[in-house]
Amino acid sequence: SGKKLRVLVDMDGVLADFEGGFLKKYKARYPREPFVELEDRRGFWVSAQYGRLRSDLCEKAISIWESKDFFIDLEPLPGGVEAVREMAKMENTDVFICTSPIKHYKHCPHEKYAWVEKHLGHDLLERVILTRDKTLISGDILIDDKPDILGVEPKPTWEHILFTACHNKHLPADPSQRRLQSWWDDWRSVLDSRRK
Ligand code: UMP
Repeated sequence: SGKKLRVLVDMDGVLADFEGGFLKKYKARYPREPFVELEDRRGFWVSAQYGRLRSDLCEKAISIWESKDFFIDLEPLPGGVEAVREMAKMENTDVFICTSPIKHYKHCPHEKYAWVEKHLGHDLLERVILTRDKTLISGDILIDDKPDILGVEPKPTWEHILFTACHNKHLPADPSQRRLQSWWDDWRSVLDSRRK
């Protein structure tokens, strides 16, 4: 009963394997350069950690996701596509894909739409939100692997559910921030807990 639950689902690190896709293409393009194993990733910004490894590696990292076919080639993360398809079928739920494009706009926005069409189907294109500021988007839940989601709106309507990723799994437990460990975790109960 009541209003439909509005769920915002992030793309990179939640539906699409940004970290795995990055490391694979970085190693292929820069086979002699040092890299960070996924187990050793710390902090949301890949470029910052590569820059700490050696200052010139920051721009080498950025060159990977600015390249054509980076975003369209990302593999789906296990269970994510199935979860979104199931949410989309729930009559008491409105699901949206809410993702921040990089500012190098030549390929990324196009490929994000193409990825949704390829893996989730043409109908889900209706539910794509590209924004650099997720605090402006109203919803009940935002499932996102970025620990700090900030923007111009100080009081976003959504509850941020932190989706576990290689870069955030070592963060100290924060009782005020609920998590989904993966798509095998109980996302249905998280949704139900926010229903009115
Ligand atoms: N991104 C960077 N630098 C990094 C890591 C990621 O620019 O070091 C990009 C990739 C995504 C965006 O397009 O940031 C993150 O988007 P969200 O997952 O927050 O939607």
